[in-house]
Amino acid sequence: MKTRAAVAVAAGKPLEIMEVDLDGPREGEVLVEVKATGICHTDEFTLSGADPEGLFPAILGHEGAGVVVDVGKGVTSLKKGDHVIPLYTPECRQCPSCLSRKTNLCTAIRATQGQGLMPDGSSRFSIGKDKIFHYMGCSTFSNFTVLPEIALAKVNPAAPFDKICYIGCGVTTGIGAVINTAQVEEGATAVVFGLGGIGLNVIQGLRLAGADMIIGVDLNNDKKAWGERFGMTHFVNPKEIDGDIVPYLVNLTKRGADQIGGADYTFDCTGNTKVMRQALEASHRGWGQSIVIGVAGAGQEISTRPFQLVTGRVWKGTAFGGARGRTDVPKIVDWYMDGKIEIDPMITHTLTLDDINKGFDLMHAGESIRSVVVY
Ligand code: NAD
Ligand code: AHE
Ligand code: ZN
Repeated sequence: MKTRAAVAVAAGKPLEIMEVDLDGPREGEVLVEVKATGICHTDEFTLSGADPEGLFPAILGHEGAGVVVDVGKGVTSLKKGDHVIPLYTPECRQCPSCLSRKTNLCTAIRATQGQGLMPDGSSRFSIGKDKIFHYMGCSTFSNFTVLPEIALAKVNPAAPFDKICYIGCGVTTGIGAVINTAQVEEGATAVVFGLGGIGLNVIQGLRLAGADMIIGVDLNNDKKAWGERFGMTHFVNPKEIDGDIVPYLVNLTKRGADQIGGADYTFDCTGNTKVMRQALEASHRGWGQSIVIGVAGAGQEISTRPFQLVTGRVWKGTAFGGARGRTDVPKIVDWYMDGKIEIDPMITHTLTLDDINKGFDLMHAGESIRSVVVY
């Protein structure tokens, strides 16, 4: 069949809207009509050329929602008409990682996914004889796409596609980082670095977990009102304080008799390795946990004095907020439908596929929280 898609033809070039060929679903695969897709900073990261796994030409996009149109042989858990959210972190429930119960990082198809291919080692997308790569196993910047059955969460059919697509990455990553990865407790203190599409969801997760002090850090003063909207109690712009941000935050979080300071939990939502260090060092001596969410480019490394870890701070990372997609994503959709979490205000821009490059421009200008393309 033919489908319209935004194709990443080369690193650093705008996406090109064109008609591409899409082969039908093979064994264990599902054809999905994508109804809406968010634009995440990670799409920008890969398009920029900074992603060591970046392949071109590819169809990017990993934050979608849509409807099952057809299923391949052997598919049992989904049928035509089901509403689904694609999962860049699948959940096979059979691989050693899934069975370990220690991680959400299913390994069933990770190798081929990283090569831009379906699990059988081929691509369903092409233009004539030329192959186009899949992206993160999702390729939601195409109106129709094919995914493995294990990479689709079946969700409430009453939920609006143009909002729940955000659960396909940003919402789940931010809230999951708080609930699954950090396991923040009531009354905790927290610092969130970077108040974009992920950081605001971390803030929303911290409010849900009952954190007392929620400090947001961003270079953009417009983010103060955004953070407050979702539960932030203090805002810091590193450019507007005297001296280093770490002692500033340690001082701000001083509580109790010992007056040591440092937050119980800190979160990097910037992808900047210097910020990751600041986040670790602004966590509390003895028990502070710093969660790395941001994705950094090829060749970049994090560093700190080992003393920071010797004295009890813990550096942790999280992908997709530690969520097991087929199990957890339908629950998060229900939380949204029940009013337990907010999504609508964070979707600041709705675009057509033809205008998808504007979504990247808005992100670069710091003017959007989430842009969503509606097909
Ligand atoms: P975004 O562009 O919407 O937001 C980034 C925010 O960080 C902006 O508000 C920006 O002003 C702020 N910022 C930039 N540099 C800063 C600095 N030095 N100090 C303080 N604030 C700074 O991006 P997003 O969609 O929220 O994504 C954030 C990061 O999370 C990206 O690196 C993205 O690739 C990554 N991400 C990771 C996962 C995961 O599973 N680990 C999932 C989604 C996104
Ligand atoms: N390809 C990059 C890694 C990018 C990365 O870490 N991706 C996150 C999701 S970001 C979503 O917006 C992730 O899921 N990581 C786990 C995994 O298996 O990729 C690189 O550096 O190579
Ligand atoms: Zn993402």
